[in-house]
Amino acid sequence: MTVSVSARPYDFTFDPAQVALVVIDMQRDFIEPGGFGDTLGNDVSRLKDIVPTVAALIGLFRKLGLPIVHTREAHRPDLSDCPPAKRLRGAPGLRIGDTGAMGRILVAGEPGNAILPELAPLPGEIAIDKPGKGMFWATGLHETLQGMGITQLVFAGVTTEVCVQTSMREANDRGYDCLLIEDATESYFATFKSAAIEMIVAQGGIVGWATPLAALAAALEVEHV
Ligand code: TIU
Repeated sequence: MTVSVSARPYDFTFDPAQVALVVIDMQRDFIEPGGFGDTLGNDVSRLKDIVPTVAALIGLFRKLGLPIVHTREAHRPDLSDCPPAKRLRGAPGLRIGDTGAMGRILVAGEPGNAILPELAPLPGEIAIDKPGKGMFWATGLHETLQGMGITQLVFAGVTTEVCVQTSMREANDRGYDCLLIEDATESYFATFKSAAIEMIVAQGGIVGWATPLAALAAALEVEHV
């Protein structure tokens, strides 16, 4: 069985038996005040508007019994997986590992590092901590997906031009077809979101495809939640 979704730059065709949803870094550290995104000087309020759409997308995959991967950008408490180049970059209010309003910044297990409760992984879904921007660096995720026979990935999450785009590019180079759900991703910079999407779909889909959630739901012939 194949499903064809109206998308840019042309229809995205996938086999539901070989597809997984990837939700990138929908963590308090990026979406709530006092977390990593905030310490970098960003207006984090822009990101929360996509939460209902991401929840609907997750709900769609759950309803169809299709696999879901949730990622968290996270470092070990001893920061052994955080290169100094990352920790020392720029002049943030607090650095990775420092204690902020939601616990230690970008450290696994801290309250601020959790995925938003309304988007939390369910038992049986894959949840991974990733020390980099891309989801394959130092995670073993490629081997997990290969073991499941996954060849096509649907992407959502934050931020569009950093962890989402990096993960899509890593996935593209590993042979996955990648569809980005445009209204289920957001950036601290509106122009970066639109530019990232244009870069992804340009040149015949050099990185992948993009479409709104409604188009995916219509193709799957289910009610758009
Ligand atoms: N700063 C920024 O836009 N993003 C990140 O640091 N990580 C993710 O995108 N998750």
